[in-house]
Amino acid sequence: MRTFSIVKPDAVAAGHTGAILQALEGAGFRIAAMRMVRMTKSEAEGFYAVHRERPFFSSLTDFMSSGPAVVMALERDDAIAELRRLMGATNPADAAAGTIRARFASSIERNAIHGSDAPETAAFELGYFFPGVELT
Ligand code: 3AN
Repeated sequence: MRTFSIVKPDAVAAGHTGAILQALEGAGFRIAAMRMVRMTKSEAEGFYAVHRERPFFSSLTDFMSSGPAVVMALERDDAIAELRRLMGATNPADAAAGTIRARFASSIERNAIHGSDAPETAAFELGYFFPGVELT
């Protein structure tokens, strides 16, 4: 089973991409597809469309379009739940020790990594960045 993940611009800028990929592979995820992207503001708005009514939407899409990010299709059993567990809580202050957000996130917004939260969002998000690609 597959999920979708992003190493967010804060983590790429801080030089944490390699450590995050190592944590993902070390936890049994296979990288099925991967690309570095610099999202436009409108691409970030489309990606986060489910959050458009939230007060942090404008700030979030500014941040996500502020620099390069790494988008990935990840594969393992129970991929969605296992990635959410490895990521830790949205707010790094609440993230369990050893999780990616506890290690690398600096705030609830600049929180290092994204992971799909359900099968429907994983399907949308994978298709948003890897349209028509036969993931190997
Ligand atoms: P998660 O990334 O853990 O699934 P969501 O889906 O609630 O969390 O939020 C999506 C993104 O929006 C988060 N990764 C974070 O960057 C940002 N975000 C969430 N809550 C807040 C908040 N209260 N203030 C600022 N940014 C937030």
